[in-house]
Amino acid sequence: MAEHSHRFKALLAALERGVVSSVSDIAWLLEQRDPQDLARLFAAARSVRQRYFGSQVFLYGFLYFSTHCRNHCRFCRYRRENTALKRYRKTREEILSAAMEMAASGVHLIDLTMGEDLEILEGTPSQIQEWVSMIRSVGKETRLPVMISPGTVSGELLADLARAGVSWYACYQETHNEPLFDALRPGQDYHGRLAGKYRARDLGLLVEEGILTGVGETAADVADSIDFMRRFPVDQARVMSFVPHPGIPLPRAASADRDIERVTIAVMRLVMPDVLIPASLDVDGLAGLAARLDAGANVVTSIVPPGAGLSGVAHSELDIADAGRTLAKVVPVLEQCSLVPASADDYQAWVARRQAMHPCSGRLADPPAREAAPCA
Ligand code: SAM
Ligand code: MD0
Ligand code: SF4
Repeated sequence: MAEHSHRFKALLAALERGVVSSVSDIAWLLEQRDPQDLARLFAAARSVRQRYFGSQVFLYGFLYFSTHCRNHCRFCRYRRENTALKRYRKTREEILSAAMEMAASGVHLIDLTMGEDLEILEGTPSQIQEWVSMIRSVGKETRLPVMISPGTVSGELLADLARAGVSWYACYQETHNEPLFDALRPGQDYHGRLAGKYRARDLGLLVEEGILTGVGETAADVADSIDFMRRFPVDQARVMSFVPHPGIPLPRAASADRDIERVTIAVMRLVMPDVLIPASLDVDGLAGLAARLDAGANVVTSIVPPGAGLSGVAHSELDIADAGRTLAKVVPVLEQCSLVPASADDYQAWVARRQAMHPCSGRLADPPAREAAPCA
């Protein structure tokens, strides 16, 4: 017992000093559940967050503009087989109007997300250019950084998006255990999905990576994912608990308890102190926000305006219609956690600093020749 406690405290102290831990130490930390240890872990994560970000939190508007998808992901209700779902594809005008509404409400970024919609991805060159131009307009008109979450797309399309001024590419591997990936995302290419992230970074985009918990992963798998994220290094690191839905094949796992997500947030904060870590409203809604912030998250994602006919992904309706995913509801929760919303300028300065940090970014005029080339 004393030995256990000694190891726990020593590991936390080393992480707080910035000492790099081994993957097996990370896995061990992820397995701890003693309430006193968890309280210490979350306090350490908050203190590291304070050192790197002060009390400021960034706020992301979420705009899921097409829910059509060619894929069969076993955890996602937007999988192609789910015919029980009413799908939508928003027009340029609808997208711009929802983006402007969110910008006016005070979000710091617009996350443009879609299923892998073949009408968009396999459109004619001029249709694709129209779509890229819509994305450019969202950035220009809102004057906010734009994140694009389109799934796995071609290197050419990523380059077009980078030229259109997009700042971020979000694409979640879910796990870095390849057989588990194959089970979760059947028919998709593990290495192709990874390659897009290297390509995006080489184009000067910031990259968000993400993992899912409650999908059959082990603590060692999560530790491997965290190790991948720190070595990449990603700019934003996400973990979300799997949210089951009727009509999707993946059953609710015994391990979908939220401690795993919170402990993963805290360990990610300690291992990658300077990256952005989301507290998503898309898993447990507003009621789950404080617990994620208390674990060391510093971005609130999945802010969705009511009345625009927009959905979430994991928990597609929770808190949207009753305006629970708006700044009016989120900011008081920040205050309860002794946090404040950052200014738009502070967020843009962070993005610019982070882009400047990547040694191989800004190669827009000269994209790398090899599709999967990591930064040389
Ligand atoms: N279609 C694109 C893709 O898959 O990359 C963009 C959509 S992205 C926002 C979808 C992400 O939401 C997935 O990568 C997964 O991490 C998460 N997700 C989907 N269904 C979920 C569920 N039922 N529970 C928790 N997270 C889920
Ligand atoms: C969120 N539901 O922000 C969204 C989504 C996609 N980039 C993000 C998972 O939590
Ligand atoms: Fe499609 Fe993305 Fe859902 Fe997979 S996670 S089914 S790619 S929307």
